[in-house]
Amino acid sequence: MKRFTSVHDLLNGYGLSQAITDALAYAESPWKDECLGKRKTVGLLFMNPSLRTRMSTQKAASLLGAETIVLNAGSDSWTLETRDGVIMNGSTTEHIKEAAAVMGAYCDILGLRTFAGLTDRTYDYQETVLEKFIQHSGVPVISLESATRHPLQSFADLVTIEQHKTTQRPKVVLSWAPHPKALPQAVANSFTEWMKHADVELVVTHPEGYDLDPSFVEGVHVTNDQDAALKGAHFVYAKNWSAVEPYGQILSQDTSWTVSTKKMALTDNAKFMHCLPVRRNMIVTDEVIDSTNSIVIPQAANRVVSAQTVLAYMLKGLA
Ligand code: AN0
Ligand code: CP
Repeated sequence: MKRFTSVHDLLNGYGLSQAITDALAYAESPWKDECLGKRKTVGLLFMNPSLRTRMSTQKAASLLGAETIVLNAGSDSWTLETRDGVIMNGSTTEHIKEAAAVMGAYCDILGLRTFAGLTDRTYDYQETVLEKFIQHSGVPVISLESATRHPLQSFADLVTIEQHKTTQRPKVVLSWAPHPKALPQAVANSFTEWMKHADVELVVTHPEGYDLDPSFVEGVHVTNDQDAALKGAHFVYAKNWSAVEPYGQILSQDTSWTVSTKKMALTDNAKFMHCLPVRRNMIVTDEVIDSTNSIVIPQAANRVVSAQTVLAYMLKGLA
């Protein structure tokens, strides 16, 4: 596998059910491929903050016997320019073209985190920065959350649902929830894209105006009635995102959308999920996230197995 930027990279290769099987095997026996990455180096470049992605991907590489080098652009490396053709007389010091090529010379596999800028929808939705990085790095690249997707997160989410489901085809509800800052649509887009290919009944719910990009929700059951969506749910996945139109704007911070005990009572004893980091008592009440139905910690723990599976596929491709 040469790139992992969306579910399609698995669908076109190993396939989703094989990937779930392999991820569950790593969850069971984390060290089973401890020599696969021997003498290989994984470089991770973060243009935005991270706790889980950074630690879980490093941990995953270590379980496969690979070395990792982590760089935070702008703090422990140079500030990067991503636009072509600009006169670099401002705050950026190095172009992503050279940075990617140099990292590719040092590393066998690279990961990049580059969030949506939320000012130019076309620039973000064309995945301009990620594609440039792939083009110039010369090695396999993993998205560590790009402008429109967070595939390692969605893969971990799918594995978590597999582990916790009690019916063959669970009802999974992705619900918008309020947040004080404008956040990307990446997690919601990506979760929707992966769930479309999973054996689940997916419902997406959000207030009016928060419609996701049509390319992600085409064919998906979407409703503005959160209570109706939650009825009979087996999994509630909460997430905030900013509007797609007008792009990157906050239209509402309506706390009636916060996932509370009253909301969870509408479900079929649903498990609560969130990718984290989460704003308590905005997205979800303390009572719900601290309840036994909350699976946010095992969900975050599964970030190791999703990263390990993807790294293993790439390492096998290098051999
Ligand atoms: C980011 C987002 O919503 O895309 C990262 C989530 C994994 N969240 C925040 O910036 C709070
Ligand atoms: N869920 C997730 O990607 O967390 P981080 O932003 O901390 O990596």
